[in-house]
Amino acid sequence: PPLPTTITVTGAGGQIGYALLFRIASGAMLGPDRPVRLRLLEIPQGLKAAEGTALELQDCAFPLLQDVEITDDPRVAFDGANVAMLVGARPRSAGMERADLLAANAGIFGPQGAALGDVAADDVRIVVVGNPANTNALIAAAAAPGIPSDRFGALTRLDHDRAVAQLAAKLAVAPSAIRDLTIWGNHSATQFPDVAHATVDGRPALDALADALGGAAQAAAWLDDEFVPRVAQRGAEIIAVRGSSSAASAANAAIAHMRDSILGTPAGSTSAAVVSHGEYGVPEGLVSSFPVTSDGSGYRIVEGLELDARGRGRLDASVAELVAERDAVRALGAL
Ligand code: NAX
Repeated sequence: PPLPTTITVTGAGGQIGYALLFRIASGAMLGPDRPVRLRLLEIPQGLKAAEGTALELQDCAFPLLQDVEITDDPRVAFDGANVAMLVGARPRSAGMERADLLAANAGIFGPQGAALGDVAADDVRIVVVGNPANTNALIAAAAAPGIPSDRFGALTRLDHDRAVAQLAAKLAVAPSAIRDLTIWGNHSATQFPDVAHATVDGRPALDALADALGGAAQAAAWLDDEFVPRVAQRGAEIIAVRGSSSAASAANAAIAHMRDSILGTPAGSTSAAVVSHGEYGVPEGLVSSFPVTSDGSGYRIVEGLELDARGRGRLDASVAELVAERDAVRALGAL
């Protein structure tokens, strides 16, 4: 039988953790043949909730789940980790300035990155879900110089899947008909969901939209006035309707991010925030969302796509925000 994969989930007692762990244990992430060992990291006040989740995991009697360990020590949690899903983060509280938020999260992701570098398995892959996800990933990667930086990513797959779903609904097609859509930039309201290279049943999405909406101008107006803001503000829409932030959809996206990195992208590209080497003019070292593919060895940025002036402007604006976050973290001495 294949060796078990050790998967560490931080913030395991929270709502995304609750939606994530059962699906991992059921085989939804790594397939029906790969046994898994779960390591749950929490802060002391979250340990009870994580323990409760672990009791329920036991009650599922999942055939693939070998064991579950719960701890508040990152060095125990990441020991031998092949996959690390960094969900726990410090949320913004009322009156908190951005610098305070970045500092609080640097205090989490710096030590977690260092622990990963010290004790994780040689093949570890890391996805940061906790916000501000891109900059938290940057901080963790910087604290783990022994881990190749391309093993670190931040989650923009939820934004990607939201964009696919909105486009599919507008065109009255199945989400699976849509390929090669891209989220560029930061996982924030400045993100750029881009359909310029997307296809619908093999045909350019822009042509399909123009046909459906009565012309190219109508298609462009829908993209600018409805699609982009709806996708970028979807998190706030979920909070307004559900009364709490996205959980199951975020967990689903985190599973898809890791599954596609490890098992490969089945159909065209997807979106993930990864470390830039200067692609598309994004400054080297920033963790930005790009179009990516994987052959199973990790995400690689798809190069050579054209961005028109409008797209370029949107990407530049989101990258400027990433630069500002990085500079603020540097000013705090956390990078
Ligand atoms: P919850 O508040 O329900 O759970 C977070 C858990 O993390 C808590 O149990 C807390 O005790 C724990 N925690 C805090 N600091 C920790 C630390 N240093 N080590 C280990 N655990 C720690 O939040 P939830 O709804 O699960 O969201 C988790 C994070 O995901 C938030 O930062 C949220 O903003 C972010 N999201 C990111 C998304 C993305 O697409 N990248 C979308 C969904 C979500 O908004």
